[in-house]
Amino acid sequence: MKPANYAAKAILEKYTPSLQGEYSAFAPANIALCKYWGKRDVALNLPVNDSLSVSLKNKGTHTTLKTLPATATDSVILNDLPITPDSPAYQKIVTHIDLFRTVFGPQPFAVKTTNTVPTAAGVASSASGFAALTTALTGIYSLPLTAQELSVLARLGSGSACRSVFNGFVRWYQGSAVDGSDSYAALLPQQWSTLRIGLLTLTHQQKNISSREGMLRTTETSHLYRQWSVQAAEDILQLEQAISQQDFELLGRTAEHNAMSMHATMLSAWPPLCYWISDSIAVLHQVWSLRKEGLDIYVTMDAGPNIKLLFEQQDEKKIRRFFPSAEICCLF
Ligand code: 2P0
Repeated sequence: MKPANYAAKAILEKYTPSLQGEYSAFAPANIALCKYWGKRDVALNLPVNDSLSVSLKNKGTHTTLKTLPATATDSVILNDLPITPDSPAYQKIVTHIDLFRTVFGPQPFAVKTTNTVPTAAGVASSASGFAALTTALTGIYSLPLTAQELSVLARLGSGSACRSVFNGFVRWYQGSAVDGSDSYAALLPQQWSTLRIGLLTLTHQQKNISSREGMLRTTETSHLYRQWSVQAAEDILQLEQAISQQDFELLGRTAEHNAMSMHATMLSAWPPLCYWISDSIAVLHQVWSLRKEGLDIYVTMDAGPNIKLLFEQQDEKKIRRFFPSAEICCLF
């Protein structure tokens, strides 16, 4: 049995399932303010550092599961298109469902999953996708899982999915157990109604190096990476303070510094890893110059060239003027 199946079994075998005919679930996408970058265990998606995110409320993934007769094979419809068993997306979804079937026995499913998250804007749909799939599986088997158990199971599909089982500010505790049982996300109690994220799509091109591969290359070859977990630990504390005091300057500064530092570890990998395009750099300079002129705006970036603007409601009009193509998200 694979390590992920062992980890899932430890949770699922505590429960007696009662299979429903159909179940639908939604999970939001999330944007990390302190990033998950680097795994200490690749098979279990166990991170090197804690991370902290904010969810995109109603932007994410809707997933519906239906039971099929015992002789059927799994079917998957992704964004209204059927996908075939030889596609990587089909295999990842089926592998995740198998975590449950290893414990509860064979049962084919029809999966329909639709993203409302703007994937072209570089917002990871795997986080909301695996969080929605895990929630739907938990629902169709009628399992009264704790939020912590749900988060652990979602993490086995995609690391950042463990943060997408909640809406709001979320902290993923890296944990130290070898089986990953203490590596889960939890909701922070604070809300921040005036906080906004602007999604700025600079290119629709798919990245050719996955986060998984990028993390591996960085942890194996970057000397700067040794410093990463030290900074991430400090940034988490700063972000928690910023959130509890609603100190936007501290939140923005810490999130931007964290994102730039993550990209610095990538640049110092070998071969160098650079997700940015020239437009990304142009927007960074524009943001820095607007900030110098007094506008409270910060950025964060993930494993891609697109930019997420951080600002508050009071500056929304100005942001719309300077960045007319930005898709503005209310978070609370
Ligand atoms: C994050 N990223 O914290 C960071 C910042 C990308 C850059 O989580 O291999 O898709 O499935 O565990 O979760 C993207 O990584 O990677 C990610 P896997 P995942 O949002």
